Amino acid sequence: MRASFKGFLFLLAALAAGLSHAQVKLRAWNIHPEGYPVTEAIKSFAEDVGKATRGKYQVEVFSNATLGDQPKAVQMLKSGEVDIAEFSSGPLSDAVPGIKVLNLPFLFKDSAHMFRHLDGKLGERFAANLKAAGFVVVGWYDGGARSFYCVKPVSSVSDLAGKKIRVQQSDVYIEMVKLLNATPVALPFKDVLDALQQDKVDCAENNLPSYESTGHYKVAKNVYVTSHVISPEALVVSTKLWDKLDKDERAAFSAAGAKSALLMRDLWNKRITLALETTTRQGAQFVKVKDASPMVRRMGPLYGKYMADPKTREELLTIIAD
Ligand code: GTR
Repeated sequence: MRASFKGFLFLLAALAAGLSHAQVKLRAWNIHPEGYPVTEAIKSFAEDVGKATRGKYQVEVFSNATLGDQPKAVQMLKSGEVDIAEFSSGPLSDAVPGIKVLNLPFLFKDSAHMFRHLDGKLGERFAANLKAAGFVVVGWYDGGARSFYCVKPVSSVSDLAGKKIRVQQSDVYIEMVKLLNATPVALPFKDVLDALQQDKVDCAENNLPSYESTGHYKVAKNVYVTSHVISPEALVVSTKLWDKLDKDERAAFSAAGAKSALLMRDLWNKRITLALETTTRQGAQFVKVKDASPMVRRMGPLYGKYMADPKTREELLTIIAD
């Protein structure tokens, strides 16, 4: 064999070996800091995807919303600039109106009730709505129970009236705050601490782990425990990426997503206990709502709106009935 021909064969073999190990780099968007249950769960997803695809898919996790705020990330995922993301249903639902009902106040009793539905038939329906809009759900995460917290003491629904309350960039949340006769101020998550410090808002609302991780508890020490929204979150893959995956790869992504969701829910429950301890120790005051019914009644128009819509009525009735 002539030397140059041998060289050519060698080159071909090297190319083929290179191709079979071709790596695909993927970007995962995350709003939370290191150590947070969501962050840890996405990292475990990334690791499992890497292992199951023998290193083909390398997921890099961009935490702390470094790639942009949530509404921007929703668009980035749709356009394919980001491949994977973990979203709260609030901002996500503005891009997928079919899941708006998931944000309704006082809909789910607790996380167990929410997951009974999300892990079942209804979850599949919401996932189908999301897929049609460009988001493939690979895991339902826990956004926990959200409550209001304010710089000044609050011990009744009427104390919230007239207050400027930070909300997520999401229609249902804006509407909810208006129905409490308060003023909604939609702000990105990372801007809330400054807004509380600079009196741009009087209150915000969130779950305990976020109340703690953001440091909001240092300024808004008065928590009015309303648990007004039990909030679903989802780990999603863009349909742009999904369409490129073969059958086995899709199965690998789905299995890694399902496993990460279970991990997340477990870490979440531990984090709630920890956040309660930390914030209480640092002086946060918790006032539990005695009777939520006046607040529930105020939400009537929101429920009326989604009951009137034949596209969402059935889902709403299913959740309320069980
Ligand atoms: C957190 C949630 C984030 C974000 C944030 C907010 O609880 O995990 O995705 O939605 O609330 O209020 O902006």
